[in-house]
Amino acid sequence: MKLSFRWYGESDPIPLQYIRQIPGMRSVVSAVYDVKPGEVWPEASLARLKEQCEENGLVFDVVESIPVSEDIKLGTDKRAAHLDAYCENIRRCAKYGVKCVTYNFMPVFDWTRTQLDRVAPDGSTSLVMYWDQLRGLDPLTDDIHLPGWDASYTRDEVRGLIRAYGELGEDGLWKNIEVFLKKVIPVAEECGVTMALHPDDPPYPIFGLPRVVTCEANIDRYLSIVDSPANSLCLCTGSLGCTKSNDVAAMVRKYASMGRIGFMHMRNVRVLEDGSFEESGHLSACGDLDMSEIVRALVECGFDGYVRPDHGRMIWGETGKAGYGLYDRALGAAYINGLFEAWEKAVRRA
Ligand SMILES: [Mn+2]
Repeated sequence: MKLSFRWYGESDPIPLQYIRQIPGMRSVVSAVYDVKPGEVWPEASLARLKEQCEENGLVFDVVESIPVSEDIKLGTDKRAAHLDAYCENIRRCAKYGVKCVTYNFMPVFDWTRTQLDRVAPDGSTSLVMYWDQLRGLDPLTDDIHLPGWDASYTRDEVRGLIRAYGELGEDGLWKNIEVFLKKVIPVAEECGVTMALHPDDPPYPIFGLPRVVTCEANIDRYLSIVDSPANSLCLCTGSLGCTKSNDVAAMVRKYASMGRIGFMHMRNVRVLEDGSFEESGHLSACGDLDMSEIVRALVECGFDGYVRPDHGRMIWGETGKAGYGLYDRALGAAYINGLFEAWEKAVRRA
């Protein structure tokens, strides 16, 4: 596996010099964050990212993410132009050494949480979603500001989008996924890039918006639309794991054995009785996922893609972007390294 770490570019308070000091660290996961979805990324920005990483002994070869515009997801009259820009971005990324591009197909809202700094008994803080904070809220009638929501939309724009997705429904979303994949995957194949689909987070509909990248049956359907290794997964354990109906270790084994995991997001999560969830430390004992079994599945299937510690808690007084501090993600990386070393040795001995 190739160990990686997400970095938000020059505005990220964590310097690349610190990231390189994490044992085994190889790749930087980043993106051009100042260009709107549907537009083309300047080559100079990609060249700068590549250069900064190389100056620090790291490789810039994973992009997270090239966002899929709402026009592509909804199939509006701007779709064709946005798809052309999307393909051009893949070509440009490949030109600067990128091998894997992450993206998601979630309507309007990316991940959903109700609080970003919930204090655990040990004094650390993490992201949580509590149903008692969400239930009863209706974005069509209430002025909702959930953490992490795109603040660039006005309230009326959000309402317009929610109505449009309501009309589109799941069947319409699947049709637009097909249009996207049939256009984009051949370009990725040509460029030697693996497209890595991130599952919906959490993996069920929120506020009546259709969400389909949620479970094994739907992921099977997604991968079969274009049956190519370039049409792969960014398998996020914490996203799929926030519903107990997903057996994450079994899903990892299945898709790794098919050669359809390009990128692993590794973190743990605790699911509460009412379906609420709390992001936890990476260790298996801290949440509901058996991280050792997940790594075992990867090693036994010969996985050689990218892995990164996903969200960490805030610990040791660190402040910054929720989920993206240095300390707990570095602990997560060290733990993931340990699991891989142990399972690789066990498999070699067997
Ligand atoms: Mn993730």
